Amino acid sequence: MDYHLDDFQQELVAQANRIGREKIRPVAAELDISGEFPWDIVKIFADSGFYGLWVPEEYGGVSRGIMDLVLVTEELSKFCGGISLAVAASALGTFPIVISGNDAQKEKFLPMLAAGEGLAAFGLTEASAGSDAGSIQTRAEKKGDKYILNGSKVFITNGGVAKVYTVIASTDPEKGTRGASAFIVEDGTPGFTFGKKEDKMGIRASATMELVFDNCEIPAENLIGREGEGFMVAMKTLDRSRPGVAAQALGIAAGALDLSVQYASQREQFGQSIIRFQAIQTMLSDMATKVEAARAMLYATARMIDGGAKSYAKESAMCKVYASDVAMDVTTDAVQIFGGYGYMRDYPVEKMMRDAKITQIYEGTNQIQRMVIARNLIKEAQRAS
Ligand code: COS
Repeated sequence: MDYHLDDFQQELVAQANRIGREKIRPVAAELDISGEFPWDIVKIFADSGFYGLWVPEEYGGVSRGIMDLVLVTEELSKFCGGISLAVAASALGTFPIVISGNDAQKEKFLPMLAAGEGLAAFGLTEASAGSDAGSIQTRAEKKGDKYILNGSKVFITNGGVAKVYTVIASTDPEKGTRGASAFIVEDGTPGFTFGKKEDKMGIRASATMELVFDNCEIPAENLIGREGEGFMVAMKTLDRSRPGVAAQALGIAAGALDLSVQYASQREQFGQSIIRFQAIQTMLSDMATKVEAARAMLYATARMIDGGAKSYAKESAMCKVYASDVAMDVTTDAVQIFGGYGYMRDYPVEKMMRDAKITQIYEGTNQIQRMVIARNLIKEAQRAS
């Protein structure tokens, strides 16, 4: 399908494709085993200007919206859904500053993040606060011109490798979601350390670590927005970042589809390539149709956001749900088409299936996304009546 990408976007996709073919594909399987963070590839992403894609021009970026981020994430994810996260998760960690930060915070942090001199990470999830993000226990108490943070955050993408962490903590536990506040915490701040490094099923080249705050003192000027606005900052951030997860899922699915067509064309059984069999053709057709439907919804959502829509929580959730479910279906079918070889680590599709699974879980499980969609449907119906 022709999505009429402009010249900048076509070049961006071509650049991401080149990096994918030349730099990511040769090391993806190795990093999947070692779980090593791909610093040399991050340097290439930085040199390619990827980290400026969501930062406004006045702070050193080239941001024109999230469509560009979506395109790059999709393309990189065709080659490795873990390595591409070094881009997408930094966007997630930077969004709270872009969306709700003040001028001083933007001036201090965004140019460095846009240049890729440091990565960002987003700290919301806790051991007992996953889907129920409003029940976070990490505390931030104001003392003079400082906030003292105590608690921990788990499963943090880019944890341990980021320089800047946007962290949601409770300044007033009695107020629940209205008592949460958002903060910027810099790597190296005394009292801020890292806990467990997670050993994951997939996206293994992505760093996932626990953040630990033990009487961690941060300057009061690192509060994003006002006290009590943290939950809202988190929700607005997720509304903007979920299309990025959809893009990652779409890229993994599209990559698995490409490999399946190639494999089915070469693999011979019963004296002919298996792509000649209707059973395989039906699978490939369904896979391709789902991939294209996911892409169409994702691009439409990204363009809606970039077009200045005021509310897009529903559409963001929809494209995340759909693309991630498609990624799981398509990668599972890819393994099936590869047959016994697909199940083996010598071939890339079992990794894609493992990488796809997380896209149904993080940045809000697909069950939570469906809840967000339903709540919006109810609101819309009430407004219409
Ligand atoms: N944009 C702006 N404000 C929003 C919002 C959005 N998308 N979604 C909710 N809010 C506001 C609500 O309007 C409400 O405001 P008031 O207190 O002024 O009424 C407040 O936030 C609380 O919302 P709600 O009552 O819907 O909160 P719930 O506790 O029911 O939780 C869900 C809402 C489940 C949607 C939220 O907890 C969530 O997104 N969970 C998943 C978390 C997640 O994605 N984690 C992944 C880790 S981060 S990578």
